Parts: sequence; structure tokens; C-alpha cells
Amino acid sequence: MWQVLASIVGYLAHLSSAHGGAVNYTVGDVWYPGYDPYGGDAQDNAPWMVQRKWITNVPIFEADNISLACNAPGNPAQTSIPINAGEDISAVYYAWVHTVGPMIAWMTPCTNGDCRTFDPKGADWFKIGQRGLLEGTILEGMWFQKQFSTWDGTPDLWNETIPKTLKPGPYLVRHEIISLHSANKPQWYPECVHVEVKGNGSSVPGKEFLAKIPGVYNMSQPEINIDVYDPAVGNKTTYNIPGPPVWQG
Ligand SMILES: *[C@@H]1O[C@H](CO)[C@@H](O)[C@H](O)[C@H]1NC(C)=O
Ligand SMILES: *[C@@H]1O[C@H](CO)[C@@H](O)[C@H](O)[C@H]1NC(C)=O
Ligand SMILES: *[C@@H]1O[C@H](CO)[C@@H](O)[C@H](O)[C@H]1NC(C)=O
Ligand SMILES: *[C@@H]1O[C@H](CO)[C@@H](O)[C@H](O)[C@H]1NC(C)=O
Ligand SMILES: *[C@@H]1O[C@H](CO)[C@@H](O)[C@H](O)[C@H]1NC(C)=O
Ligand SMILES: *[C@@H]1O[C@H](CO)[C@@H](O)[C@H](O)[C@H]1NC(C)=O
Ligand SMILES: [Cu+2]
Repeated sequence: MWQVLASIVGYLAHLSSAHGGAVNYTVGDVWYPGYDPYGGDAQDNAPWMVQRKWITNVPIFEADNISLACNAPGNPAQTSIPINAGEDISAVYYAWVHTVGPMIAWMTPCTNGDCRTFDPKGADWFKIGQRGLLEGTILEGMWFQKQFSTWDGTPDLWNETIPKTLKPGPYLVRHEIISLHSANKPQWYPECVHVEVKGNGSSVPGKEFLAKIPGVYNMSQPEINIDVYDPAVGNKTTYNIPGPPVWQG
């Protein structure tokens, strides 16, 4: 009995401090391992690494934190995931526990031509997909974030499509979960992966689709500085995801 209790207590302790992030990516049947934040420095310059370095599951709490772009420390990866425009990329999480708040996938071109030396400071990001409140109320309704969490140890998959007409080249893809379960204390969980987009497209998003990260969020936005336990807020059945519209390509 005590063993069962110990394992339950251990599990709860784990959950109460539980955070997470995108740990793998899939394109078609191919899995790409990401950076393991607790896996040590040996992965840092691994030739197979596709994801920018992040060293803790703990979220970012400041809308203006420079690490909001690609987490901290955000060191570049050594290689890229090859992907065709129009193809899906799936970010893989495990046992994601938070349920309230939007999830947004962004891209920015590595404008210097090489993501291995690209600094995203001041970059123009565009959205390729966003998932918010699917039905019900802000407090208790079905968010994509809640639906995507499997809780049972199987991978939580978040699929988005690289816009079909996007101009080929090197890009960062940034998966961002914003968790809003702490009143007026938003939590950001961003990770970036390097991709090499292939295809015959030539489109790029117009200005109305672009945003800076940090820059796109601030604590004057009611969708960000939000108390979901305030009934006047939590009972609402709409939630407007902040930032520019999604660029469909
Ligand atoms: C997923 O990523 C983790 C962390 O980097 C790694 O340990 C694991 O091997 C990866 N799994 C697959 C199937 O690539
Ligand atoms: C930005 O976030 C990182 C990672 O959570 C943290 O270590 C750092 O202290 C934050 N910086 C500021 C200025 O708050
Ligand atoms: C997401 O993509 C994976 C393959 O990467 C696929 O197995 C899964 O069915 C997709 N899920 C959804 C909800 O589209
Ligand atoms: C690009 O065009 C070539 C020639 O028409 C075609 O073979 C190729 O499949 C196209 N690539 C993509 C990703 O659509
Ligand atoms: C906060 O963001 C909103 C929406 O983008 C913008 O209108 C407002 O000027 C920003 N406020 C500050 C203080 O940056
Ligand atoms: C909000 O919903 C709760 C039940 O979840 C209800 O008790 C409360 O009266 C509602 N408040 C408002 C302002 O509608
Ligand atoms: Cu958490």
C-alpha cells in the first residue's frame, strides 16, 4: 500500500511542478529528436540537432523577455528538418498538463541564409496556425490545449501545415503554448526548430501578417493579462487569440 501511495504522491509532486515543451518533431513517418533540457551539454553541437537549445521546463513569465523568441538560451541547432511547402510538421509533447490558453505556430525566415547563425532578435514572425477555445467557456470549456493533452504518457501531437505557396528556404518554426491558469500571470512555453522549406512557391506574407517576438504581447492586452477565475471573464465563450491573423499562403 505504501508503495502505491508513494508512487501516487511522487506522481502528484511531479505534476504540481510539471511544465514541458516540444521535445520531438515528426514529418510524415520521420521522427526528429529535439533538445532534451535535462540531457546535458553533449547534445549542444550534435550534428543531428534540429531544435534550438532550452534548458528548463519552467515557463517564461515576461511578455517582453528577449528569450520569448526561442526560449533560453536559444542557441542555434546544427541542422534542419527538410520539409515541402504544403506538408505538415507535428510537434510532440509528453503529458502536457495545462488546459487553458492558446497555442500558436509561427515562422520566420533565416534572413542571413543560414539558421545556424541566425539571430531572431527583431525578426518578423508570421503565424501558420493557431488553436484556441474550441467550445464552451474560457474557464471550463474545451481548449485545443486541453484536447491535445493525452495525460497517459502517449505523445501529444500538434500538427500544422507549412503554407503551400511559401517561398523555399531556411526558416525557424516556433511552437508556442500560452498557459493562462494562473490569474494575471501568463506563462509562455516557446521552442524553435530549424526547417529547410522546399517547393516551387514564391509567396511571402504581407506586413499585416508580421509581428515581433517579443513585442506582440504585453500586459495591457486583456487576453494576456487575464484572470480566468473572474466569472465575468471565465464565463465568456469567446477568446480572441492576440497577434496578427494566420497567413494561409
Ligand atoms: C524525443 O526527444 C527526446 C528529447 O530530446 C529524446 O530523448 C527522444 O529520443 C526523442 N524521441 C524520438 C522518438 O525521437
Ligand atoms: C527571461 O526568461 C528566462 C527563462 O525563463 C529567465 O531565465 C530570465 O531571467 C528572464 N529574463 C528576464 C529579464 O526576466
Ligand atoms: C498529426 O500527424 C500525425 C503524423 O505526424 C498523425 O499520425 C496524426 O493523425 C495527426 N493528428 C491530427 C489530429 O491531425
Ligand atoms: C516543384 O516542381 C517540380 C517540377 O514541376 C516538381 O517535380 C516538384 O515535385 C515540385 N515540388 C513541390 C514540393 O511541389
Ligand atoms: C499592447 O499591445 C496592443 C495590441 O498589439 C497595442 O495596441 C498596445 O499599444 C500595446 N501596449 C503597450 C504598452 O505596448
Ligand atoms: C458564471 O458561471 C458560474 C458557474 O460556472 C455561475 O455561478 C456564475 O453566476 C456566472 N457568473 C456570471 C457573471 O455570469
Ligand atoms: Cu507548467
